[in-house]
Amino acid sequence: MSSKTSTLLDPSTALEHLKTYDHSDGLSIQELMDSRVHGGLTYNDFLLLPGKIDFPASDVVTESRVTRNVVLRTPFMSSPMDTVTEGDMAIALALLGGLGIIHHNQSPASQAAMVRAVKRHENGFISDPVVLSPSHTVADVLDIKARLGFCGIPITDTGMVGGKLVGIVTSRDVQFRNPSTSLSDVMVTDLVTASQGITLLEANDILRDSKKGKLPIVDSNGHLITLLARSDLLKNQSYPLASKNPITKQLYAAASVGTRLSDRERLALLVEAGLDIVVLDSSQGNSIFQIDMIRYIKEKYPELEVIAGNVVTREQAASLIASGADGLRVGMGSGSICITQEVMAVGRPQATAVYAVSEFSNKFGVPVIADGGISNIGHIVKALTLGASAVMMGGLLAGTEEAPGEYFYHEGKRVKAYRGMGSLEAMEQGKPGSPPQTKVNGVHTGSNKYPSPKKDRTLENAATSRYFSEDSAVKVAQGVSGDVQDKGSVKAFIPYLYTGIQHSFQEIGVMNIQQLREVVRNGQVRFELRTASAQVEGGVHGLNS
Ligand code: NAD
Ligand code: CPR
Repeated sequence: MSSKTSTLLDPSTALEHLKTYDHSDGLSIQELMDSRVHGGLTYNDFLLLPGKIDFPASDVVTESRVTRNVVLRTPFMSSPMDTVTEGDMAIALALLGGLGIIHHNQSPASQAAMVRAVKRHENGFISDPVVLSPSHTVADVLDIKARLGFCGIPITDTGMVGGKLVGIVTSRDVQFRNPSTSLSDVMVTDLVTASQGITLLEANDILRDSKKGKLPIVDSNGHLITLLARSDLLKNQSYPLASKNPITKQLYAAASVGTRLSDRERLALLVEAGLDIVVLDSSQGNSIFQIDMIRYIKEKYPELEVIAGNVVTREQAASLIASGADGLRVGMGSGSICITQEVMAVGRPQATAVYAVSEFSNKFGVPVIADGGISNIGHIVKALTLGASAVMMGGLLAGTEEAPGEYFYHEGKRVKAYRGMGSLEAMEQGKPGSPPQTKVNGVHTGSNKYPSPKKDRTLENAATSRYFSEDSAVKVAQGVSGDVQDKGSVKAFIPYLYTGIQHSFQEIGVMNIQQLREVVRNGQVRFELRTASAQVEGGVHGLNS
């Protein structure tokens, strides 16, 4: 015993000893990502080894440059999908420091109306209130109350925002009334309103003094602009992380387009509505169509930031960077609704794709957005560790209140529809003459709240031009449709993801994304591959229930 102890080292020299004689545990990022040795990796195939904690998690900041000229305070983006991002999602994510990309499987005019709603959003004002017309009935109000939980509804002559305000109905007005009664017979016409341009503070005072629940805001001609709800004022939060254009102080607006000639007309409308960032939406971005489109945009709209993609290789990235892309979207076949890798035989495991493209494009100052396959906080941290500047999420956000569509019950669970943009259903939605709202599993998924100036719902859509104007009538789906579970509001869910990242960064020992990049690059952050059984061990196991 005593002879053995004499060979033991002095504990106080442990750190010195580690530096001088021992190798660090685990692998460097370069060793981990050597695909000749390990093949392509997914987020689940590896872990980061813990570092040293010497600061509170709340000190972690997640500011990140997501295009050449746009910095966000949180690295969260939502996918341009018709079951994920319309106006509500784009506004909520921007308020929370992220960015929602408004999808283009809708008419250019309605997409532009959503962009406009984001740009015009003022915290506290409801920019897209539910509105009815005098010819709607009490039953319509009761239906809205049942579905959306409120029934203080402004009435305009057109039944839309922008129409002349003629009345308001509240729950008291419809109580005990025959459901078939027209709203013209029950609405209150003696209205307390405020004029466009009023501040939140002033509006608050009017609501308090008038003891009303809702305050319609009208323009000089009495046309409804927006609405203020007393209940919203009471819970009115401030959003210190909001994604705002530093010059105009308006929320950033982003939307997707395709690469057809008709997309140039669509883009013109979006730019007119105030678009800041455009995403060229394609599964395979390295095409002459996209290269031409980038060049066209850079020439015609030099102020517009262009996120190109999708790409998964350095070669694809080089092509788009050389054409002028301000950001790259990375991911092919990684999405939760995706069957691209099976059907097309092309794609790349997402962790390898994000690492390979980021490593290359970050040298040119072109940020990478890791798109698809994000199903938990750990995946987000891993994407950032591999060099991405932000993550794009579809399935993770599709079950939130702000995603388009209504909840329904499936096998006892409250769910929302979620589908791939190249799924048969999404393509079907784009057919000429198809109804304005998206339907999946018999349930409306699209919202109709953003009135387009021309009420253009003829759907000259992405999917239309992509698949139905082409000679071939044969459609090959690259995705599926289904449903995802209720996740509540993004206003609670995104802060949950944000706080999770702060704690994860603390475990790694880094205070921000720049520092993370630095210590990953210089080999201080170490990685471990996960065997199949290690993945089982890392999940919940051994519980009875
Ligand atoms: P796409 O518009 O890029 O391509 C559809 C077809 O149109 C392709 O054959 C393309 O070559 C052709 N095309 C595009 N521009 C053209 C032009 N100007 N002239 C002539 N032909 C042109 O769309 P996609 O790749 O099928 O993707 C559809 C949707 O599905 C997108 O929302 C995309 O994000 C999503 N998707 C994503 C993935 C992924 O792994 N990330 C995979 C499949 C689909
Ligand atoms: P998840 O976040 O659900 O894993 O993936 C969302 C991403 O999936 C989208 O941002 C998009 O890149 C991709 N995607 C959308 N529709 C798709 C189809 Cl039909 N097929 C393959 N990928 C798709």
